[in-house]
Amino acid sequence: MAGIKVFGHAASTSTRKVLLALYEKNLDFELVHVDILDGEHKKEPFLSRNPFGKVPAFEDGDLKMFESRAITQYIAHRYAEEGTNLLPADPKNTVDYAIMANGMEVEAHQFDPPASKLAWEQCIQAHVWLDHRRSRCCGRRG
Ligand SMILES: N[C@@H](CCC(=O)N[C@@H](CS)C(=O)NCC(=O)O)C(=O)O
Repeated sequence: MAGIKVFGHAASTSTRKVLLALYEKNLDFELVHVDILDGEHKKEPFLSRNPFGKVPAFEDGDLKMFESRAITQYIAHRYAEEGTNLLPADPKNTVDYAIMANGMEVEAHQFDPPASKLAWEQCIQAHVWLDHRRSRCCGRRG
């Protein structure tokens, strides 16, 4: 299927940022599962999509990107007319853009580092990763 593809993992907070933007915009997309628990993101072909070996990666037609915040900004601008508006109402209002940029920096540098650690320890490591290891030990793939 051509169009928008997100290469990621449903439990990944960075993947979810992109999915949230796509849902807000009511866009059709395909989520291509990358098995990060098996290290698929550290090998080709995924490394050709993101040389840093992190999910998500993204494709929209000929455009290929990685870095969730860059992707969500692309979605907000490229699909400005669809779904929920994710940009300041007046594109010429530099004060509104400055306030938005300030909030984005706070999210990236103040909120995300501790929130990601908590999500990893309390959710992913505690449930997803342990379930994965248990299912492998028992010879099942969940
Ligand atoms: N700055 C990147 C961070 C991506 C990131 O850290 N992704 C995590 C999942 S939320 C990942 O791939 N972790 C696996 C690993 O680092 O091996 C972004 O926003 O896309």
